[in-house]
Amino acid sequence: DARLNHKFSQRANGLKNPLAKALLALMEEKQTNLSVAVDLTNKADILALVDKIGPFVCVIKTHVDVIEDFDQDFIQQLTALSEKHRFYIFEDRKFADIGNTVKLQYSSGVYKIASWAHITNCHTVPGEGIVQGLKEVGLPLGRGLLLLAEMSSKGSLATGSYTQTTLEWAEKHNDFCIGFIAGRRFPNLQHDFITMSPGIGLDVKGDGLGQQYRTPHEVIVNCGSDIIIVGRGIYGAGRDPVVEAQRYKQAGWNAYQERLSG
Ligand code: S5P
Repeated sequence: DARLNHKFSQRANGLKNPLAKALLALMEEKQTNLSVAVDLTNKADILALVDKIGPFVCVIKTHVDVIEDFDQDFIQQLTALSEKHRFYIFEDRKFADIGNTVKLQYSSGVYKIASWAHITNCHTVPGEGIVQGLKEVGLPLGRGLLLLAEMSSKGSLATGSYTQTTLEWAEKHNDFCIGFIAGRRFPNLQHDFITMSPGIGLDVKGDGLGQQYRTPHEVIVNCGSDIIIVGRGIYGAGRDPVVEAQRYKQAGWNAYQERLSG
């Protein structure tokens, strides 16, 4: 796949979704392919962390349903930080229901995800209708969707024909699908997509609950992924998040540079 050796800024031209183009351009400009998974449970902690690490990331990934004191003010502040530091917000909602239900879950309720999250994601277990339903809400708002083609956790069932069919739906809906959550780039696709890989760690191999970690070099150079998603490796116990964010940013960017030259 020749696109593996193309710069993010070059690849931006080949993607259909405007948000995907903007994300790739931002990555090249900020020189970062690091996304941080901010899995903390209160507003103040999350906002303080994001303000510190914002300069080093292209995407901040949230799980807003774990925030104890979630409110609209949190969204306003997070949005302000995304403009201040220039990153995109990815709500890792992992939708998994029929099209009609996910439309409601995406647009309504307490979180109103579509109104503020640039990117969200879904499982493909319900069938193609999940992509169609989310697209009806998200496309007019300029949002982008990632399909969970694989998972980083031990024993994941997202393999083989499940993964293959997921790729087909992304191709078919490449106006809204910007890419995949997966551990590797998928070869022989007609369109270009952004691959985002969670399960990234420089120091440990797992977490005792099935999470499996690989290094930025392994996923980006050996497996052709584009963006590393790092959570506890950055803010876990005893870590200095600014030091770690810079360390992962450098590891991710070096790996990307190595791939370009290889
Ligand atoms: O397959 C997956 C998909 C996702 S989005 N495996 C994952 O770990 N994730 C998410 O990435 C997970 O929900 C968490 O927010 C993050 C990994 O966090 P870490 O602390 O293990 O780095």
